[in-house]
Order: sequence, then C-alpha cells, then structure tokens
Amino acid sequence: MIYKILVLGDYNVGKSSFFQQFEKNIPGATKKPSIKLDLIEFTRKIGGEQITVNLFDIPGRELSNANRSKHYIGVHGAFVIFDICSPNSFRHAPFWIEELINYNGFGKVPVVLIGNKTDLRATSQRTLNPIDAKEYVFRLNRTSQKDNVENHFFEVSSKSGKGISLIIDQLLESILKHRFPKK
Ligand SMILES: Nc1nc2c(ncn2[C@@H]2O[C@H](COP(=O)(O)OP(=O)(O)OP(=O)(O)O)[C@@H](O)[C@H]2O)c(=O)[nH]1
Ligand SMILES: [Mg+2]
Repeated sequence: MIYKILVLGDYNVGKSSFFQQFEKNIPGATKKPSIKLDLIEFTRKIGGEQITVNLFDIPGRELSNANRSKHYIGVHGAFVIFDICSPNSFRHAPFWIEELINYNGFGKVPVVLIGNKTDLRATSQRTLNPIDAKEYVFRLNRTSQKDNVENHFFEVSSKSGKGISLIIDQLLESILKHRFPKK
C-alpha cells in the first residue's frame, strides 16, 4: 500500500521549501522524475508497519488552474501550509481542505496544518498567533471526529528540516487510524 500525501496552500507560503526538506531529512527519501508534480518517495515504520509514502508538491502555476482537481484523486492526507506572516494564507486553509475533501474520492482525510516561516517571527511586524491555528484545528477535529479523522497543527521553519520526521509520522499515524480501504 502506498499512501499519497499532498502539500497544499497559497502562493509563496513555502510549500516547495517544506517539501524539499523531506529529501534532506527523511532517510531513504528519493526525488522521483515527474513532469507535472514534484514527487518524493520514502518509507516510514509506524507501529511496526512499513509504510511507503508518495509526497507531492503542486507547483505554484497550478494553483490557478481549473484542472487542479485531478491532483487530489486518491489522496490519503495532506499538509496544508500557511505563512505565519500572511494572515490571508491562514484564512485560506479551509479552502484547501475543502477542495481536497471534494475531489479525493475518500471524503474527509487527515490534514496537518503547518504554520511556516517561524524564523521570521522575531523580525516581522505582524505574525499569526499560533493559538488561532490551534483553535481552528480544534474545531475541525470536533466536526470530523464522527468520520474518525484527526487533524494536527505544527509550526516550522522550512529553512531547516527540524522536526519534520515527527510531523510526517504524526500524519501517517492519523492516516493509519483512519483505515482506508486496501487497494
Ligand atoms: N524565512 C523563511 N523563508 C521561507 C521559509 N520557507 C520558504 N521561504 C521562502 O518563501 C519563498 C517561497 O517559498 P516556496 O517554497 O517556493 O513557496 P511555495 O509555496 O512553494 O510557492 P509557489 O509554489 O510559488 O506557490 C521563497 O523565497 C523561500 O525561500 C521559511 O521557513 N522561512
Ligand atoms: Mg512551490
């Protein structure tokens, strides 16, 4: 079983930077040739189970593309990235989550919301309080509990890959708990 995970979010929030940290920080993660989407493949051991992950990064130019829906098909989970210096990119997180739910063919799936660019917190005038994102995920979890879907929130700086293995393992644990039908 290969689990398909997408990296989503607004323009310029750091999706590709976050994505690229997997190649550097997850043992055995390899960049695969791809014409449409960037793809990194790796395996993780979760609760004794060996899991293969295909992680996809949607290029910025596809964000305005009406054909974007095709990328969502069969997606088991997603990282939804926002930039902590861009309140709009946080406000758009529900849009990305809804689009994923509408097109993946599974309905609700686990999401990890990522507040990126934490290294800018000290120097930026206006940054998002992580409480807001925590509250949003708390509310999201309340409405998705009955579907056995759990979501999480983490802050990162994609300038480094610090904490990235913990974050992917958290998403995989949520995906495993959700128990998708075997292909
Ligand atoms: N300071 C800081 N800059 C970051 C971080 N992550 C990304 N950036 C910068 O933000 C800009 C956009 O990063 P990308 O990773 O290309 O963002 P993206 O979401 O993939 O962009 P599109 O694909 O064009 O939508 C680049 O200049 C990155 O260097 C971070 O954690 N901290
Ligand atoms: Mg990108």
